[in-house]
Amino acid sequence: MLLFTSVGCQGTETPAVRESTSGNQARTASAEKTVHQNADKAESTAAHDAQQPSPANKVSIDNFTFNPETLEVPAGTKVIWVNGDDVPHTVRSVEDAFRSGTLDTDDVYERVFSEPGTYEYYCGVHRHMTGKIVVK
Ligand SMILES: [Cu+2]
Repeated sequence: MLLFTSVGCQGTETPAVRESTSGNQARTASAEKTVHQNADKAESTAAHDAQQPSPANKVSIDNFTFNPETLEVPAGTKVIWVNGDDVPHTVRSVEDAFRSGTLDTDDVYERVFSEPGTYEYYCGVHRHMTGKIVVK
């Protein structure tokens, strides 16, 4: 009987009460819909705070150790690993969420952590090297 096919944001909805006996358009005044979502207003909060080499997002690899071993960061942080050793290391997620290539001396691996959680990782070359990123 009633088919509200497309109730869009057209704006020209005249709430006309039509009571025809054929009953094919019994649209009694329920057309008060002004749902404008304002979707074209792009949120511009916190888009550009990279480029700041703060030590709070850096893991140094020195003497076969990830330092700090546990790094806690807010979600959205780009974490940077820097290999300070003169032997190659890698950064591999235990759950395979991420994996660096081989990091030679002074090589950098970086990854943005946008999802909260705990990310354990290790060095694929030296399995005893472990670390953890805790994303809040
Ligand atoms: Cu290693």
